[in-house]
Amino acid sequence: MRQQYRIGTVAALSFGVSLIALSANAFETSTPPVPPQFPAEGKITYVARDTILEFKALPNYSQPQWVVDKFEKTGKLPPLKDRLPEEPLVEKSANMIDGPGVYGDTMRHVIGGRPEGWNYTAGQSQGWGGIDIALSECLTRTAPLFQVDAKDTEPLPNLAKSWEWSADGHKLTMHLVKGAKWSDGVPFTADDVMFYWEDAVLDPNVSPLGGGASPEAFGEGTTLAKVDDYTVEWTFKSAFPKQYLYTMSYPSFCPGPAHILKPKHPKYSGNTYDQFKNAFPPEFMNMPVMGGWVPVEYRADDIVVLRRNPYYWKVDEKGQQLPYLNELHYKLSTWADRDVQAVAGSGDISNLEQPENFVASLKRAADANAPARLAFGPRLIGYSLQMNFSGNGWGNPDEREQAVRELNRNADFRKAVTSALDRKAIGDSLVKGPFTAIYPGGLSSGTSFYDRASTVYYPFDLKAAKDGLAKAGLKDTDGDGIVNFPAGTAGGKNVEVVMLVNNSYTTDKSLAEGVVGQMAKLGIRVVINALDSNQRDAAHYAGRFDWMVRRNSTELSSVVQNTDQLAPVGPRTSWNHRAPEGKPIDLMPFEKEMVDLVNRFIGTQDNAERADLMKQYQKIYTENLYTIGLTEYPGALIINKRFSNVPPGTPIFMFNWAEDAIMRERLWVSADKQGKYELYPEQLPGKPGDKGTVK
Ligand code: BQZ
Ligand code: CA
Repeated sequence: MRQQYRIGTVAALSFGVSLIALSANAFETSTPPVPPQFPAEGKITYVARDTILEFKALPNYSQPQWVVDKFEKTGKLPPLKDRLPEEPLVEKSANMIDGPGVYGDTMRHVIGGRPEGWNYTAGQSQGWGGIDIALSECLTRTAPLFQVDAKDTEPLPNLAKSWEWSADGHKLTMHLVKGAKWSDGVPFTADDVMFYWEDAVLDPNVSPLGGGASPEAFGEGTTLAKVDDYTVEWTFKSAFPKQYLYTMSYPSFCPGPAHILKPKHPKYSGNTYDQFKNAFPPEFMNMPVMGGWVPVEYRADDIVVLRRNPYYWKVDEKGQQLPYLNELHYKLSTWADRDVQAVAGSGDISNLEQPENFVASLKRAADANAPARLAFGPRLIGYSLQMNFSGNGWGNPDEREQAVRELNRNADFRKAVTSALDRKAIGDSLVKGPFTAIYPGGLSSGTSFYDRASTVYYPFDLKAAKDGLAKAGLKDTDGDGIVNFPAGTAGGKNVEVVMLVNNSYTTDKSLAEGVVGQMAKLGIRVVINALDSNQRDAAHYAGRFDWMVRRNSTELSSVVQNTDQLAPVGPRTSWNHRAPEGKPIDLMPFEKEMVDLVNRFIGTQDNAERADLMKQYQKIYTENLYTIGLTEYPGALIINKRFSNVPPGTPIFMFNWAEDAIMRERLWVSADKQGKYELYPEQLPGKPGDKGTVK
């Protein structure tokens, strides 16, 4: 029986965070205060990597009876065994806490994003909240590894069913699942992989969704070649860079349907890159996917409905084709509403990640007959203030923006900013209680690579901060409380910083307001530029920001996922320092050290050495303030009680989000508990571009 987190426990838990009193001289540092104890719940049962899934031919296969009766017997679909690979991906019962399931029902997501279109390959968002995760299958899969010891494991096979390294470790031969098909019946082959690599990753005019899939994400100078229809071969400069197997998972290597995309790509058509990116608007239904469900209906600002993919290439050990759930809903609302609907039971799943909703959600879920379970995981959600470090033109800065970038590159300025932040007040402004912790920046305290002793913390000290601004050459020359640029720089005007913020989250806006207020006391005017997710991401990747309040992504909560994003190892791998088109990246000395440490981390499999490299990395990162941490806290998974096979203790965010980690394709609802939520019962996706479903 899941231990319910009682509101009383929250009140009872004391969270005396005693800040070590520090002498007043400028920029004393210390290790960060010990964060308040927070008992993560739902203990994870650790398992061996090979107990989760394997590729294997089974003696026979089955599917929902209505698919047989209405689609196979009427000739609308070929027989199941012709729709499956020779060796399907088999999800093993040993890893199914409630065992193989039964067909039926729906999972109702609520999301705060909005679909731009279905061209994930060209960087279009489908609205987040697990929708792109459901549609896009990637070479490897890492999210379910939260239950495997991170030190002795590697990514799970997925579209790549197996791989082997050459003796010298510079070549990796990857065998693709053989005989799998897109949801429109067209075979999946190495041509899909090569199109993604050559015409998305390598093409500088195309940046796949998630902002991280640049060539250097897979190592400087790495190449990929097709060997045959089901084999590709990687060639790396370094030996045995096994780290890149993580980068071959979501979101960085999830190929799209080449037979649909290639004809629209500028290299093969008269299209512009914009026309290519927008060739599949949200209204274009039945976009072929490798995922378990296909978009069959889109109603703007209302809902996206997906129906099961009859060609899905994964089965359970009984040979039942997955998924068990026939339908997915994505109600187009707000992220805050997702929490409300999940605890109320009108939605089915949420990552409780906005502390403003913690207490109300806890109260509702604590009720004995609450429709949903709520369980907190480790402290892995973090927010950082990111400064644009580009001094040579990323984002085409004007004079003021350029002057701010020069300040961002000034260590005294960064130390002044971080010392002016009262992180205790910032955390408390989100939620009282033992949830938030003072977070100096860098690796999340919840990751196994975290080492507090290697973490440099600049405690709140407004006096030292003001001295630091003076040291950085900033004085309030016109006495209005805001320091001025030096004469001759940006007209000697007040220092104004434009800070990019994700308008879709209460928490992002709360933190931004906190920064504005605290910077005003320091003497810097911060102006908020709040944009919705899609516009925010576009501005971010284009370098159109001075500062940004940004929720951390997986490289800081797992280290081994998207490791390339830990430092500017390439011109487009860092979140806050990229090169403008056609120019080199202008790294500062400490950044060069971080790049070297990250490359050495990627190049070694020695666990002791990896741990040590991350300690060195953390020290350089936090001492030089690569980004400025704001706060960190645990997230909670809220999921409706009717679903079986939810792995206990699933973290909402580690190698990826919970929508991936819980492996939705194997969730099921016992017949007696199935809701009447299916909108298109006993119907399947139609042809690419057709409206709706087929009966
Ligand atoms: C989870 C996630 C699944 C993106 C997005 C959104 C985008 C970012 C980030 C999270 C949402 C939910 O996060 O907040 O709980 O469901 O979708 O993808 O914040 O704006 O660009 O990185 O994952
Ligand atoms: Ca002034």
